Amino acid sequence: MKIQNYINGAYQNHHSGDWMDNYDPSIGAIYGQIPNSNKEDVEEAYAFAKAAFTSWSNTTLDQRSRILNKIADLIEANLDRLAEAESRDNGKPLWLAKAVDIPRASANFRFFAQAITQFSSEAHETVGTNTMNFTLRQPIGVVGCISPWNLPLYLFTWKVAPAIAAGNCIVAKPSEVTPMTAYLLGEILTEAGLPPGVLNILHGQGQSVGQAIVEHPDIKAISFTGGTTTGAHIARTAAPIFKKLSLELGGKNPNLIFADCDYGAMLKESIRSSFANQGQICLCGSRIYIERPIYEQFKEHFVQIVSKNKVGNPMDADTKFGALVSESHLKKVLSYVQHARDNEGYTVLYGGNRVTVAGSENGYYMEPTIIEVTDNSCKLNQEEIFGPVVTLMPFDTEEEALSLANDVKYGLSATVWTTDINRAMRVSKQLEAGIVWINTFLNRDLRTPFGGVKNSGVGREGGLEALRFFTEPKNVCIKYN
Ligand code: TXE
Repeated sequence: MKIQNYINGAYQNHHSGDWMDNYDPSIGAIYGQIPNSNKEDVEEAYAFAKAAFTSWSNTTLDQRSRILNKIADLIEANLDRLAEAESRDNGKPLWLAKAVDIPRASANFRFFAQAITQFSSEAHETVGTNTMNFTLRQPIGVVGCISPWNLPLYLFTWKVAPAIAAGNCIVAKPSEVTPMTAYLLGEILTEAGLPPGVLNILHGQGQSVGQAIVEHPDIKAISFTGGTTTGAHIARTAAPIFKKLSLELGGKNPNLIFADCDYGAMLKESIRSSFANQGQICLCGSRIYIERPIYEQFKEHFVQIVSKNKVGNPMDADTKFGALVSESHLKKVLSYVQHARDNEGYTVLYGGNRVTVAGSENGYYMEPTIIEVTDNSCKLNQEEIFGPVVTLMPFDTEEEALSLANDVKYGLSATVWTTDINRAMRVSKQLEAGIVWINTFLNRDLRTPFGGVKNSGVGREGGLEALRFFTEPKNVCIKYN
Protein backbone atom coordinates (compact mmCIF):
# COMPACT_ATOMS: atom_id res chain seq x y z
CA MET A 1 0.00 0.00 0.00
CA LYS A 2 1.11 3.58 -0.64
CA ILE A 3 0.77 6.05 2.19
CA GLN A 4 0.56 9.82 1.88
CA ASN A 5 1.60 12.94 3.72
CA TYR A 6 -1.02 14.54 5.96
CA ILE A 7 -1.06 18.28 5.26
CA ASN A 8 -3.70 20.87 6.20
CA GLY A 9 -5.97 18.22 7.64
CA ALA A 10 -5.97 15.88 4.64
CA TYR A 11 -3.90 13.15 3.04
CA GLN A 12 -2.22 14.32 -0.11
CA ASN A 13 0.49 13.32 -2.53
CA HIS A 14 4.02 14.68 -2.30
CA HIS A 15 5.61 16.87 -4.91
CA SER A 16 8.47 14.71 -6.15
CA GLY A 17 6.37 11.67 -7.00
CA ASP A 18 9.29 9.53 -5.78
CA TRP A 19 8.43 6.61 -3.52
CA MET A 20 10.48 4.58 -1.02
CA ASP A 21 9.94 0.94 -0.15
CA ASN A 22 8.58 0.12 3.29
CA TYR A 23 9.61 -3.25 4.74
CA ASP A 24 7.90 -5.67 7.09
CA PRO A 25 10.93 -6.81 9.16
CA SER A 26 9.18 -9.95 10.40
CA ILE A 27 9.23 -11.40 6.84
CA GLY A 28 12.00 -9.29 5.33
CA ALA A 29 9.81 -8.15 2.47
CA ILE A 30 8.44 -4.92 1.04
CA TYR A 31 4.84 -4.37 2.06
CA GLY A 32 4.23 -0.78 1.07
CA GLN A 33 5.65 2.45 -0.22
CA ILE A 34 6.09 5.82 1.42
CA PRO A 35 6.51 9.30 -0.03
CA ASN A 36 10.08 10.47 -0.55
CA SER A 37 9.11 14.02 0.34
CA ASN A 38 11.37 17.00 -0.12
CA LYS A 39 11.80 20.71 0.52
CA GLU A 40 8.74 21.64 -1.54
CA ASP A 41 6.55 19.53 0.75
CA VAL A 42 8.10 21.23 3.78
CA GLU A 43 7.39 24.66 2.28
CA GLU A 44 3.76 23.70 1.66
CA ALA A 45 3.31 22.19 5.13
CA TYR A 46 4.93 25.23 6.72
CA ALA A 47 2.58 27.60 4.88
CA PHE A 48 -0.49 25.76 6.20
CA ALA A 49 1.00 25.53 9.69
CA LYS A 50 1.71 29.26 9.66
CA ALA A 51 -1.80 30.00 8.44
CA ALA A 52 -3.30 27.91 11.25
CA PHE A 53 -1.13 29.37 14.01
CA THR A 54 -3.03 32.58 14.82
CA SER A 55 -6.33 30.81 15.40
CA TRP A 56 -4.82 27.76 17.11
CA SER A 57 -2.68 29.81 19.49
CA ASN A 58 -5.80 31.80 20.44
CA THR A 59 -7.89 28.76 21.36
CA THR A 60 -8.65 28.44 25.05
CA LEU A 61 -6.76 25.87 27.08
CA ASP A 62 -10.06 24.07 27.56
CA GLN A 63 -10.65 23.86 23.79
CA ARG A 64 -7.12 22.41 23.28
CA SER A 65 -7.56 20.06 26.22
CA ARG A 66 -10.82 18.68 24.82
CA ILE A 67 -9.27 18.00 21.40
CA LEU A 68 -6.20 16.31 22.91
CA ASN A 69 -8.46 14.14 25.06
CA LYS A 70 -10.50 13.23 21.98
CA ILE A 71 -7.30 12.20 20.16
CA ALA A 72 -6.38 10.06 23.18
CA ASP A 73 -9.85 8.46 23.12
CA LEU A 74 -9.58 7.67 19.40
CA ILE A 75 -6.11 6.15 19.78
CA GLU A 76 -7.53 3.90 22.49
CA ALA A 77 -10.50 3.03 20.29
CA ASN A 78 -8.07 2.06 17.49
CA LEU A 79 -5.70 0.10 19.75
CA ASP A 80 -5.77 -3.18 17.83
CA ARG A 81 -5.43 -1.57 14.40
CA LEU A 82 -2.60 0.73 15.50
CA ALA A 83 -0.80 -2.04 17.41
CA GLU A 84 -0.90 -4.37 14.40
CA ALA A 85 0.41 -1.59 12.19
CA GLU A 86 3.19 -0.81 14.68
CA SER A 87 4.21 -4.44 15.08
CA ARG A 88 4.27 -5.01 11.31
CA ASP A 89 6.24 -1.85 10.67
CA ASN A 90 8.80 -2.22 13.45
CA GLY A 91 9.04 -5.99 14.07
CA LYS A 92 8.22 -5.74 17.77
CA PRO A 93 5.86 -8.34 19.27
CA LEU A 94 2.20 -7.46 18.82
CA TRP A 95 1.57 -7.93 22.54
CA LEU A 96 4.27 -5.30 23.26
CA ALA A 97 2.73 -2.76 20.87
CA LYS A 98 -0.67 -3.43 22.46
CA ALA A 99 0.64 -3.21 26.02
CA VAL A 100 3.13 -0.37 25.71
CA ASP A 101 3.49 1.57 22.47
CA ILE A 102 -0.11 2.43 21.64
CA PRO A 103 -1.41 2.94 25.21
CA ARG A 104 1.52 5.27 25.83
CA ALA A 105 0.71 7.23 22.65
CA SER A 106 -2.78 7.78 24.03
CA ALA A 107 -1.36 8.62 27.46
CA ASN A 108 0.91 11.25 25.92
CA PHE A 109 -2.11 13.15 24.57
CA ARG A 110 -4.10 12.54 27.78
CA PHE A 111 -1.26 13.82 29.94
CA PHE A 112 -0.75 17.07 28.04
CA ALA A 113 -4.52 17.60 27.77
CA GLN A 114 -4.39 17.95 31.54
CA ALA A 115 -0.94 19.52 31.91
CA ILE A 116 -1.74 22.47 29.69
CA THR A 117 -4.66 23.46 31.96
CA GLN A 118 -2.22 23.60 34.90
CA PHE A 119 0.63 25.36 33.08
CA SER A 120 1.21 28.78 34.63
CA SER A 121 3.98 31.35 34.98
CA GLU A 122 5.45 33.71 37.52
CA ALA A 123 4.92 37.35 38.55
CA HIS A 124 7.56 39.45 40.30
CA GLU A 125 6.58 42.61 42.16
CA THR A 126 9.48 45.08 42.50
CA VAL A 127 8.31 46.13 45.93
CA GLY A 128 8.43 49.85 46.78
CA THR A 129 8.76 50.97 43.18
CA ASN A 130 5.19 50.60 41.88
CA THR A 131 6.52 48.06 39.43
CA MET A 132 4.92 44.74 38.54
CA ASN A 133 6.54 42.08 36.36
CA PHE A 134 4.73 39.13 34.93
CA THR A 135 6.02 36.39 32.64
CA LEU A 136 4.08 35.33 29.58
CA ARG A 137 4.84 31.87 28.21
CA GLN A 138 3.76 32.18 24.62
CA PRO A 139 3.79 29.49 21.91
CA ILE A 140 6.81 29.66 19.61
CA GLY A 141 4.89 29.41 16.31
CA VAL A 142 5.68 26.64 13.80
CA VAL A 143 7.96 23.96 15.25
CA GLY A 144 9.60 20.82 13.84
CA CYS A 145 9.26 17.36 15.43
CA ILE A 146 11.48 14.52 14.15
CA SER A 147 11.23 11.04 15.63
CA PRO A 148 12.96 7.62 15.37
CA TRP A 149 11.98 4.07 14.46
CA ASN A 150 12.29 2.25 17.77
CA LEU A 151 9.09 3.42 19.50
CA PRO A 152 7.40 5.05 16.52
CA LEU A 153 3.99 6.34 17.70
CA TYR A 154 5.11 6.47 21.36
CA LEU A 155 7.94 8.95 20.65
CA PHE A 156 6.16 10.80 17.83
CA THR A 157 3.24 11.67 20.12
CA TRP A 158 5.61 12.43 23.03
CA LYS A 159 6.73 15.41 20.95
CA VAL A 160 3.64 16.55 19.08
CA ALA A 161 1.24 16.41 22.07
CA PRO A 162 3.02 19.07 24.19
CA ALA A 163 3.81 21.14 21.11
CA ILE A 164 0.16 21.55 20.08
CA ALA A 165 -1.00 21.74 23.72
CA ALA A 166 1.24 24.80 24.10
CA GLY A 167 -0.47 26.40 21.08
CA ASN A 168 2.13 25.72 18.38
CA CYS A 169 1.63 24.32 14.90
CA ILE A 170 3.91 21.57 13.64
CA VAL A 171 5.76 20.19 10.65
CA ALA A 172 6.52 16.65 11.83
CA LYS A 173 8.50 13.76 10.32
CA PRO A 174 8.43 10.21 11.68
CA SER A 175 11.20 7.80 10.74
CA GLU A 176 11.06 6.57 7.15
CA VAL A 177 11.75 3.11 8.57
CA THR A 178 8.48 3.05 10.55
CA PRO A 179 6.01 5.57 9.08
CA MET A 180 2.77 3.62 9.39
CA THR A 181 1.28 4.64 12.74
CA ALA A 182 2.08 8.32 12.26
CA TYR A 183 0.32 8.00 8.90
CA LEU A 184 -2.74 6.41 10.55
CA LEU A 185 -2.75 9.16 13.19
CA GLY A 186 -3.74 11.65 10.46
CA GLU A 187 -7.32 10.41 10.18
CA ILE A 188 -7.59 10.38 13.98
CA LEU A 189 -6.55 14.04 14.13
CA THR A 190 -9.26 14.92 11.60
CA GLU A 191 -11.92 12.91 13.46
CA ALA A 192 -10.90 14.54 16.74
CA GLY A 193 -11.49 17.95 15.24
CA LEU A 194 -7.91 19.21 15.30
CA PRO A 195 -8.06 22.23 12.96
CA PRO A 196 -6.34 21.74 9.56
CA GLY A 197 -2.72 22.85 9.46
CA VAL A 198 -2.06 22.48 13.20
CA LEU A 199 -0.21 19.18 12.82
CA ASN A 200 1.29 18.29 9.43
CA ILE A 201 2.93 14.87 8.98
CA LEU A 202 5.52 14.40 6.23
CA HIS A 203 7.24 11.16 5.23
CA GLY A 204 10.67 10.65 3.75
CA GLN A 205 14.38 10.51 4.29
CA GLY A 206 16.15 12.32 7.06
CA GLN A 207 18.75 13.89 4.84
CA SER A 208 16.12 15.31 2.49
CA VAL A 209 12.77 16.18 4.08
CA GLY A 210 14.20 15.97 7.60
CA GLN A 211 17.08 18.26 6.69
CA ALA A 212 14.65 20.67 5.00
CA ILE A 213 12.64 20.97 8.23
CA VAL A 214 15.78 21.70 10.24
CA GLU A 215 17.01 24.24 7.67
CA HIS A 216 13.69 26.06 7.27
CA PRO A 217 14.36 29.61 8.51
CA ASP A 218 10.89 30.08 10.02
CA ILE A 219 10.56 26.75 11.84
CA LYS A 220 11.91 28.14 15.08
CA ALA A 221 12.37 25.06 17.27
CA ILE A 222 13.34 21.45 16.58
CA SER A 223 12.51 18.56 18.87
CA PHE A 224 14.56 15.53 17.78
CA THR A 225 15.00 11.96 19.00
CA GLY A 226 17.47 9.68 17.29
CA GLY A 227 21.14 8.88 16.98
CA THR A 228 23.88 10.97 18.53
CA THR A 229 25.58 11.40 15.16
CA THR A 230 22.42 12.73 13.58
CA GLY A 231 21.79 14.92 16.62
CA ALA A 232 25.21 16.51 16.21
CA HIS A 233 24.50 17.13 12.53
CA ILE A 234 21.16 18.76 13.35
CA ALA A 235 22.82 20.94 15.97
CA ARG A 236 25.41 22.13 13.42
CA THR A 237 22.61 23.03 11.01
CA ALA A 238 20.34 24.73 13.55
CA ALA A 239 22.86 26.59 15.70
CA PRO A 240 23.88 29.29 13.16
CA ILE A 241 20.18 30.11 12.59
CA PHE A 242 19.52 30.18 16.36
CA LYS A 243 16.84 27.54 16.61
CA LYS A 244 15.69 26.19 19.94
CA LEU A 245 16.79 22.55 20.14
CA SER A 246 15.69 19.52 22.15
CA LEU A 247 17.94 16.55 21.38
CA GLU A 248 17.16 13.10 22.83
CA LEU A 249 20.00 10.95 21.58
CA GLY A 250 21.68 7.58 22.14
CA GLY A 251 22.48 5.81 25.36
CA LYS A 252 24.85 3.15 26.72
CA ASN A 253 23.26 2.62 30.08
CA PRO A 254 24.76 0.77 33.09
CA ASN A 255 22.82 -1.74 35.17
CA LEU A 256 24.57 -1.87 38.57
CA ILE A 257 23.70 -5.00 40.56
CA PHE A 258 24.86 -5.08 44.19
CA ALA A 259 25.01 -8.31 46.20
CA ASP A 260 22.44 -6.98 48.69
CA CYS A 261 19.74 -6.63 46.00
CA ASP A 262 16.33 -8.35 45.89
CA TYR A 263 17.76 -11.08 43.67
CA GLY A 264 14.51 -12.43 42.21
CA ALA A 265 13.11 -9.02 41.33
CA MET A 266 16.47 -7.95 39.88
CA LEU A 267 16.77 -11.04 37.70
CA LYS A 268 13.26 -10.66 36.29
CA GLU A 269 13.57 -6.93 35.59
CA SER A 270 17.10 -7.29 34.16
CA ILE A 271 15.72 -9.46 31.35
CA ARG A 272 13.41 -6.57 30.40
CA SER A 273 16.02 -3.84 30.87
CA SER A 274 18.42 -5.83 28.68
CA PHE A 275 16.21 -6.99 25.83
CA ALA A 276 12.87 -5.11 25.75
CA ASN A 277 11.90 -4.16 22.18
CA GLN A 278 14.80 -6.33 21.00
CA GLY A 279 17.16 -4.02 22.88
CA GLN A 280 16.09 -1.14 20.64
CA ILE A 281 15.33 1.35 23.38
CA CYS A 282 17.82 4.11 24.16
CA LEU A 283 17.14 3.39 27.85
CA CYS A 284 18.08 -0.31 27.84
CA GLY A 285 20.69 -1.32 30.41
CA SER A 286 23.20 -2.79 27.96
CA ARG A 287 26.21 -2.81 30.34
CA ILE A 288 25.56 -5.06 33.33
CA TYR A 289 27.95 -4.78 36.27
CA ILE A 290 27.51 -7.34 39.06
CA GLU A 291 29.12 -7.31 42.50
CA ARG A 292 31.54 -10.26 42.63
CA PRO A 293 29.88 -12.35 45.39
CA ILE A 294 26.87 -12.97 43.16
CA TYR A 295 28.60 -12.73 39.77
CA GLU A 296 28.85 -16.44 38.95
CA GLN A 297 25.33 -17.11 40.26
CA PHE A 298 23.90 -14.25 38.18
CA LYS A 299 25.76 -15.35 35.07
CA GLU A 300 24.34 -18.87 35.33
CA HIS A 301 20.75 -17.80 36.08
CA PHE A 302 20.68 -14.97 33.54
CA VAL A 303 21.85 -17.22 30.68
CA GLN A 304 19.41 -19.91 31.78
CA ILE A 305 16.37 -17.61 31.69
CA VAL A 306 17.32 -15.73 28.53
CA SER A 307 17.90 -18.94 26.61
CA LYS A 308 14.30 -19.97 27.30
CA ASN A 309 12.81 -16.84 25.70
CA LYS A 310 11.35 -17.45 22.25
CA VAL A 311 12.48 -15.46 19.25
CA GLY A 312 9.58 -15.63 16.83
CA ASN A 313 7.10 -14.01 14.55
CA PRO A 314 5.88 -10.80 16.22
CA MET A 315 2.25 -11.80 15.67
CA ASP A 316 2.61 -14.99 17.76
CA ALA A 317 1.32 -14.51 21.31
CA ASP A 318 4.20 -16.53 22.82
CA THR A 319 6.90 -14.59 21.04
CA LYS A 320 9.13 -12.84 23.55
CA PHE A 321 11.47 -11.23 21.04
CA GLY A 322 10.45 -10.20 17.53
CA ALA A 323 12.47 -9.00 14.57
CA LEU A 324 14.97 -6.17 14.49
CA VAL A 325 13.79 -3.15 12.55
CA SER A 326 15.78 -3.58 9.34
CA GLU A 327 18.31 -5.77 7.54
CA SER A 328 20.97 -3.07 7.83
CA HIS A 329 20.36 -2.68 11.55
CA LEU A 330 20.49 -6.47 12.08
CA LYS A 331 23.82 -6.56 10.23
CA LYS A 332 25.12 -3.66 12.36
CA VAL A 333 24.19 -5.45 15.59
CA LEU A 334 25.63 -8.80 14.40
CA SER A 335 28.87 -7.02 13.46
CA TYR A 336 29.41 -6.22 17.14
CA VAL A 337 29.04 -9.91 18.00
CA GLN A 338 31.51 -10.77 15.25
CA HIS A 339 33.94 -8.24 16.70
CA ALA A 340 33.65 -10.04 20.04
CA ARG A 341 34.28 -13.41 18.41
CA ASP A 342 37.32 -12.05 16.54
CA ASN A 343 39.01 -10.25 19.42
CA GLU A 344 40.52 -11.03 22.80
CA GLY A 345 38.73 -10.10 26.00
CA TYR A 346 35.27 -11.29 25.05
CA THR A 347 33.36 -14.49 25.85
CA VAL A 348 30.01 -15.02 24.14
CA LEU A 349 28.08 -16.72 26.94
CA TYR A 350 24.85 -17.05 24.98
CA GLY A 351 23.32 -16.14 21.61
CA GLY A 352 24.93 -14.01 18.94
CA ASN A 353 23.42 -15.80 15.97
CA ARG A 354 20.85 -14.85 13.36
CA VAL A 355 17.64 -16.84 13.82
CA THR A 356 15.58 -18.41 11.03
CA VAL A 357 11.93 -18.38 12.06
CA ALA A 358 9.79 -21.04 10.38
CA GLY A 359 7.39 -19.40 7.96
CA SER A 360 9.33 -16.12 8.15
CA GLU A 361 12.70 -17.30 6.88
CA ASN A 362 13.72 -13.87 5.55
CA GLY A 363 12.84 -11.98 8.73
CA TYR A 364 15.45 -9.94 10.60
CA TYR A 365 15.73 -12.13 13.73
CA MET A 366 18.62 -12.76 16.10
CA GLU A 367 19.16 -14.39 19.48
CA PRO A 368 19.34 -12.27 22.62
CA THR A 369 23.07 -12.18 23.28
CA ILE A 370 25.12 -12.13 26.48
CA ILE A 371 28.84 -11.38 26.27
CA GLU A 372 31.32 -11.34 29.14
CA VAL A 373 33.95 -8.62 28.85
CA THR A 374 37.16 -7.94 30.76
CA ASP A 375 37.96 -4.35 29.77
CA ASN A 376 35.46 -1.52 30.19
CA SER A 377 37.11 0.46 27.40
CA CYS A 378 36.32 -2.26 24.86
CA LYS A 379 34.20 -1.47 21.80
CA LEU A 380 31.13 -3.33 23.09
CA ASN A 381 31.13 -1.32 26.30
CA GLN A 382 31.72 2.06 24.69
CA GLU A 383 29.50 2.09 21.61
CA GLU A 384 25.69 2.07 21.42
CA ILE A 385 24.76 -1.24 19.79
CA PHE A 386 20.99 -0.66 20.03
CA GLY A 387 20.13 -4.36 19.74
CA PRO A 388 19.64 -7.44 21.95
CA VAL A 389 23.25 -7.52 23.12
CA VAL A 390 24.40 -6.96 26.70
CA THR A 391 27.80 -7.28 28.35
CA LEU A 392 28.59 -8.61 31.82
CA MET A 393 31.45 -7.57 34.08
CA PRO A 394 32.08 -8.06 37.84
CA PHE A 395 33.05 -5.31 40.29
CA ASP A 396 34.33 -5.35 43.88
CA THR A 397 33.58 -1.94 45.35
CA GLU A 398 30.95 0.80 45.02
CA GLU A 399 33.65 3.20 43.85
CA GLU A 400 34.66 0.78 41.10
CA ALA A 401 31.04 0.33 40.05
CA LEU A 402 30.58 4.09 39.70
CA SER A 403 33.82 4.46 37.79
CA LEU A 404 32.82 1.72 35.34
CA ALA A 405 29.29 3.11 34.97
CA ASN A 406 30.42 6.68 34.25
CA ASP A 407 33.31 5.74 31.97
CA VAL A 408 31.40 6.25 28.67
CA LYS A 409 30.59 9.25 26.50
CA TYR A 410 26.83 8.76 26.99
CA GLY A 411 24.73 9.69 30.03
CA LEU A 412 21.07 8.88 29.49
CA SER A 413 19.84 6.45 32.18
CA ALA A 414 21.05 3.95 34.76
CA THR A 415 19.54 1.18 36.87
CA VAL A 416 20.76 0.31 40.36
CA TRP A 417 19.80 -2.81 42.33
CA THR A 418 20.37 -2.56 46.10
CA THR A 419 18.30 -2.74 49.28
CA ASP A 420 20.62 -0.28 51.01
CA ILE A 421 18.90 3.12 50.80
CA ASN A 422 22.05 4.99 51.76
CA ARG A 423 23.93 3.31 48.94
CA ALA A 424 21.02 4.08 46.58
CA MET A 425 21.26 7.77 47.46
CA ARG A 426 25.09 7.87 47.26
CA VAL A 427 25.22 6.09 43.92
CA SER A 428 22.32 7.88 42.23
CA LYS A 429 23.83 11.26 43.04
CA GLN A 430 27.15 10.29 41.45
CA LEU A 431 25.86 8.58 38.33
CA GLU A 432 26.29 10.70 35.16
CA ALA A 433 22.78 10.22 33.80
CA GLY A 434 19.52 12.07 33.33
CA ILE A 435 17.41 9.24 34.74
CA VAL A 436 18.28 6.76 37.52
CA TRP A 437 16.01 3.81 38.29
CA ILE A 438 16.51 2.16 41.69
CA ASN A 439 15.10 -1.42 41.89
CA THR A 440 13.00 -0.88 38.80
CA PHE A 441 13.31 -0.12 35.04
CA LEU A 442 11.43 2.07 32.58
CA ASN A 443 9.08 3.06 35.38
CA ARG A 444 7.66 6.33 34.04
CA ASP A 445 5.79 9.25 35.60
CA LEU A 446 5.17 11.64 32.70
CA ARG A 447 5.59 14.67 34.99
CA THR A 448 9.30 13.92 35.45
CA PRO A 449 12.08 15.45 33.33
CA PHE A 450 13.20 13.03 30.61
CA GLY A 451 16.57 13.23 28.88
CA GLY A 452 20.27 12.74 29.24
CA VAL A 453 23.66 14.39 29.65
CA LYS A 454 26.96 14.14 27.77
CA ASN A 455 26.42 12.55 24.31
CA SER A 456 22.86 11.52 25.20
CA GLY A 457 21.47 14.89 24.34
CA VAL A 458 20.49 18.41 25.29
CA GLY A 459 17.34 19.50 27.10
CA ARG A 460 14.54 17.55 28.69
CA GLU A 461 11.12 16.32 27.58
CA GLY A 462 8.18 15.47 29.81
CA GLY A 463 5.86 17.35 32.10
CA LEU A 464 6.28 21.08 32.37
CA GLU A 465 9.79 20.78 30.89
CA ALA A 466 8.16 19.98 27.55
CA LEU A 467 5.68 22.85 27.81
CA ARG A 468 8.54 25.21 28.68
CA PHE A 469 10.50 23.97 25.65
CA PHE A 470 7.55 24.65 23.36
CA THR A 471 6.95 28.18 24.70
CA GLU A 472 8.98 31.38 24.87
CA PRO A 473 9.00 33.23 28.22
CA LYS A 474 8.43 36.98 27.91
CA ASN A 475 8.90 39.35 30.85
CA VAL A 476 6.41 42.22 30.90
CA CYS A 477 7.29 45.02 33.33
CA ILE A 478 4.62 47.61 34.26
CA LYS A 479 5.24 50.84 36.14
CA TYR A 480 2.07 52.17 37.78
CA ASN A 481 1.12 55.11 40.02
O1 TXE B 1 18.20 7.35 14.01
P1 TXE B 1 18.50 8.56 13.07
P2 TXE B 1 17.81 5.95 13.55
C1 TXE B 1 20.19 5.56 17.86
C2 TXE B 1 20.62 4.14 17.69
C3 TXE B 1 20.35 3.88 16.24
C4 TXE B 1 20.82 5.19 15.66
C5 TXE B 1 20.21 5.38 14.31
O2 TXE B 1 22.01 4.05 17.92
O3 TXE B 1 21.17 2.86 15.70
O4 TXE B 1 20.32 6.18 16.57
O5 TXE B 1 18.78 5.16 14.45
C6 TXE B 1 15.78 11.66 10.89
N1 TXE B 1 18.04 16.04 9.40
N2 TXE B 1 18.83 5.71 18.29
O6 TXE B 1 18.21 5.63 12.13
O7 TXE B 1 19.22 8.20 11.85
C7 TXE B 1 15.43 10.27 10.46
O8 TXE B 1 14.75 10.29 9.21
C8 TXE B 1 16.83 15.82 9.98
C9 TXE B 1 18.59 6.17 19.60
O9 TXE B 1 16.36 5.87 13.86
O10 TXE B 1 19.10 9.52 13.98
C10 TXE B 1 14.54 9.82 11.59
O11 TXE B 1 13.23 10.33 11.43
N3 TXE B 1 16.37 14.60 10.32
C11 TXE B 1 17.26 6.88 19.64
C12 TXE B 1 15.19 10.47 12.81
O12 TXE B 1 15.99 11.54 12.29
C13 TXE B 1 17.17 13.54 10.08
C14 TXE B 1 16.16 6.05 19.05
C15 TXE B 1 16.11 9.51 13.56
O13 TXE B 1 17.01 9.00 12.62
C16 TXE B 1 18.44 13.67 9.48
C17 TXE B 1 16.53 5.62 17.73
C18 TXE B 1 18.86 14.99 9.14
N4 TXE B 1 20.04 15.22 8.56
C19 TXE B 1 17.85 5.48 17.36
N5 TXE B 1 18.99 12.42 9.39
C20 TXE B 1 16.80 7.21 21.05
N6 TXE B 1 17.58 7.99 21.80
O14 TXE B 1 15.72 6.81 21.44
C21 TXE B 1 18.09 11.56 9.90
N7 TXE B 1 16.99 12.22 10.31
